[in-house]
Amino acid sequence: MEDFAMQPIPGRPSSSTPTVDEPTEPQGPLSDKPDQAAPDVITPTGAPTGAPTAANGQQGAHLTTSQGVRLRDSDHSLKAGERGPSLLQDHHLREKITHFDHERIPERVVHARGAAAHGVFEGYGTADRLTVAGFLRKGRQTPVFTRFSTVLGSRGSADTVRDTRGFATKFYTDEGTFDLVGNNIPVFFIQDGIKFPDVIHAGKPHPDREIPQAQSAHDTFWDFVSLHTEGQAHTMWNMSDRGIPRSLRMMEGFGVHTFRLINAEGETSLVKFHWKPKLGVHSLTWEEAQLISGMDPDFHRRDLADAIEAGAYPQWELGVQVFPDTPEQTFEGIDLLDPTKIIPEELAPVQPIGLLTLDRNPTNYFAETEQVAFHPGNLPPGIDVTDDALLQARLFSYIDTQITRLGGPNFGQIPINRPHAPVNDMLRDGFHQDAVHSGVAPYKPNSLDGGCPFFAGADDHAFIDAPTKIAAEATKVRAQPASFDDHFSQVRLFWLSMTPVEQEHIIRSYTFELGKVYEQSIKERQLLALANIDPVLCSEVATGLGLPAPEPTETLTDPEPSPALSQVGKEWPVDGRIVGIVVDDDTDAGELDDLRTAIDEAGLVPLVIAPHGGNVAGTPAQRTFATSRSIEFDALLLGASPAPAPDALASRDGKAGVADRDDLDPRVVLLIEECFRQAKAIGAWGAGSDALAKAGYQAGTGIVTADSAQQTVESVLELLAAHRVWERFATSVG
Ligand code: HDD
Repeated sequence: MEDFAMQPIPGRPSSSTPTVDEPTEPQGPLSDKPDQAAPDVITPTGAPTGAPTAANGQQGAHLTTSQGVRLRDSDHSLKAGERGPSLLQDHHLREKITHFDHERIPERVVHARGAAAHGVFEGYGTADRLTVAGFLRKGRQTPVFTRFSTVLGSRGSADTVRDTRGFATKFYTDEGTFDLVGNNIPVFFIQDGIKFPDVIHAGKPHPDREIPQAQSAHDTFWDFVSLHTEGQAHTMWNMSDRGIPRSLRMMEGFGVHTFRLINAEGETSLVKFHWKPKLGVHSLTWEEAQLISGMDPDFHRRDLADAIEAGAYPQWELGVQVFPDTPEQTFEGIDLLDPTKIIPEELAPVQPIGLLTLDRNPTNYFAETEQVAFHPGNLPPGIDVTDDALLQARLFSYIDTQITRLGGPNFGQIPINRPHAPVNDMLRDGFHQDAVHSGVAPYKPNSLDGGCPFFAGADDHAFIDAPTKIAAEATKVRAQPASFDDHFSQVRLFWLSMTPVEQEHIIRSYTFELGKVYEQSIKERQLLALANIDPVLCSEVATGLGLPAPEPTETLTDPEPSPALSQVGKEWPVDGRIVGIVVDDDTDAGELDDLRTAIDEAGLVPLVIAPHGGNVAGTPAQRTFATSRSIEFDALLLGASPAPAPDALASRDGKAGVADRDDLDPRVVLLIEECFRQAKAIGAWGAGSDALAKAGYQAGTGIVTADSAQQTVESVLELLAAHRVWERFATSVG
């Protein structure tokens, strides 16, 4: 088609022609993004449909209607005269407004708030003896899309609330899609999916005022978990530092349920899936999490996207704990069908079977992150479900919810949901049918479409249901095994596996959350649950609440702690960590440049914080004292001792003088204080050492001073490997 030039409209007086800016010269269409090249729409016979296969949102350089008609104006509605009413015939106006009116779809009923990335999964080949799943073969690369989420909050809620995180991965394998729809916590609130609506109703905001948003610190949540004590295990994980991850890149993931693998000989084994982050498992402090909710509610989402954009691709190893598929389906006495229980890694080590790398941000949030639809029943040949009653209910729920959320049964045809394996199903029609199916016989057997499609056997990669035995004399009952009644021994195991500093955080979380509960009886009932977990935990929380600590009603067990559950006392790669550097115009430019280079070369991100924007000490300031807060970085380096701005405080009347502090910009004092309180490593050189002294701090645990910036950064990097200066936290236990 030829380009049109802007022409005067014939017969129209120029005075009534709306003033429209001349269009800019067409620059050519936007280049295709790799993720817009969705797999082909496949017909039942496998023949091409003739329909465009790419899912490009934009083609060509000109603005068009949805029908491809080019437009010359999108800013003025068609009116009867310049001051007249708008005309019903303005198709473009109606199309634009109508589409806008329908831009939103219902958010997910749970896990509404999420962030996602594309990537690749590479099999190690170590699972070959366990499963025929082809994507686990050595060196086999499979495209993936991973969506992380919080559970309770709405789509616009803050990232760093105390909550479980979803960790859902779609593997586009050539044998069909595999969705591993897990969480960052290996146990679940309930043992049977029939209670899922109940636990979610209890966790969501109260129905009368719709508060609090994205919080478990309220009456209905604690009412539920204190009455359904099977929820105590998951709740303890939530109250631990796992409930407030430092980054989505620094979380473990778990398939939670036990799954069944089938190998080429038809032998089965039971497994639990684990994702192990290369960067280790790290958390925020509760004060940081709360500050971030106000200062940067998109903290986790931004961190993930920034890291990928910077080339610091997050990686996780997929691993399995493997158990024999015995009729009892237990391991070391632990029921493998009870999703509120773990098998400690010390009893069954996690064996790595592949590597996930997230290396590409989505192009369009709605098209990809919002419209992606996972389903725990999307399984390739070689992986099957077990009879876990929680999983069984999920197998129903996930398709069902998409029908409302994505507007019909054809959501599998949305580009992000399309399998990369050829699709040749007998599903037809329905809302938003995008495929142009040919043939006349979508049924089997048929004699009209040449019998097509055909069934496959195991040799052609068909999914074969594992022929598992069901108890021969099973009676129809609404009941569960007696082992499911043990609600406390594993919670105690988790508690005993924590270091004192982690236990202290848990005590404070319970005290905070229960402190927000109004009903006395709920607090008392939850204290009773804590008494059945541990007397110290119970009495510390009771003291915080000003209530008596009850006596346990269960006999306390004596489980062997599982050190693998603790996040403290290990060393991890520091890649992608952020180092704040306070400088001013007096900081030595050469030294600052060397420092930034050293940080960058170590794989970390320097963040220069200065009194003003623009260039400072030869470097562009990335933050000013007005825009920076400690939550943004993992360690602080001080290379300056800036005086307060002249107008920082017009009058100091009423303020008890802390003479030296008053000589330092109060925002720098706040940065130092917060970093100290959050047990972050702090380093200072040159004038920065004066700043430290003025703020009232000296070299000591986790605080280093040195003559040169280079020496300072080396010490701080060493400290960062432990994530925090743990010794700095006070503990009342242990
Ligand atoms: Fe679920 C979404 C994880 C139990 C019903 N779930 C959802 C997501 C994750 C999980 C990560 C978000 C997926 C995404 O990013 O789109 N859910 C879990 C885990 C569970 C679990 C690890 C227990 C081990 N879920 C569970 C039960 C039910 C559901 C027992 C219902 C009986 N879950 C849903 C849902 C959602 C969902 C209502 C909401 C949006 C969606 O499915 O696509 O169907």
